[in-house]
Amino acid sequence: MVFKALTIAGSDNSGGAGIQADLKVFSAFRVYGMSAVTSVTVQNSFGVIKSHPVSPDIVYSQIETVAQDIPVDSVKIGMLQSAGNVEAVTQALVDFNLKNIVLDTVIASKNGTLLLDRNAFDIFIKKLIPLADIITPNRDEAEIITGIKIKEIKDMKKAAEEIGKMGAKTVVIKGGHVETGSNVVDVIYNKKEFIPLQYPRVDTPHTHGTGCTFSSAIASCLARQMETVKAIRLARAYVQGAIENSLQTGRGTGSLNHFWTVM
Ligand code: PXL
Repeated sequence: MVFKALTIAGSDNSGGAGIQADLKVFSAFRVYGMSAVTSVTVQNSFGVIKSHPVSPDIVYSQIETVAQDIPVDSVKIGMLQSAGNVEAVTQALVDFNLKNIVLDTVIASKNGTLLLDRNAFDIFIKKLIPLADIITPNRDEAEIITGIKIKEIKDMKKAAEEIGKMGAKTVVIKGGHVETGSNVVDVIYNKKEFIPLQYPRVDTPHTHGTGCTFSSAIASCLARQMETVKAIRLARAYVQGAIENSLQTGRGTGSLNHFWTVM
């Protein structure tokens, strides 16, 4: 049995985030990885220097050509960069009836470079979020999407409810940037209950690609036919190990170790 996942995301030439991270994660989960590149970023461990969006027509066609041929068991969506690409991806998800959609709300990089154009925010919220089976905003992204200031866990819950109302089926607000002391608390909301996931905070600067890794690990588990909450739990445990074993790749911010389970 071969499980197949598609990542629709930007290229990170430094290898720690975006398409490159997603394909490594799929491989770590023994899932066959496929990709649709939405943007070519130029970066190293000091951050993103520039980026170039792929045209919406080419983004749509990449998804179309695989989906018409190869059954897609799950989809991870990352950096889209332009409003045209948000539109193209939305259209492709509908046209090819894609399932098990994990939406990582990539808006800005760690050094503050915008990875989604400001004029794309509106269509992203109105058209793409309603198609997400699982959406994984961090604190800053959840604040931008909802307008709610997030300082503590009760704010995370409020934001999760709001994003649920926008149409995403299951919301995971990531707590890494929320000041909850020595533990990081992520909040899952599936419109029935809130499920907190708590892990010790890891003291390392080498966290480039954490969001990409988490969302593609969830997509891997969904491709393997795992139930939603179980998929999120297993992905979170995998990310914890990948951070605990993170790699100092260059002279700046290093990346997660996607193969920490084997070496
Ligand atoms: O971590 C967000 C992200 C997503 N996708 C690409 C990136 C980054 C952050 O730098 O470069 C391609």
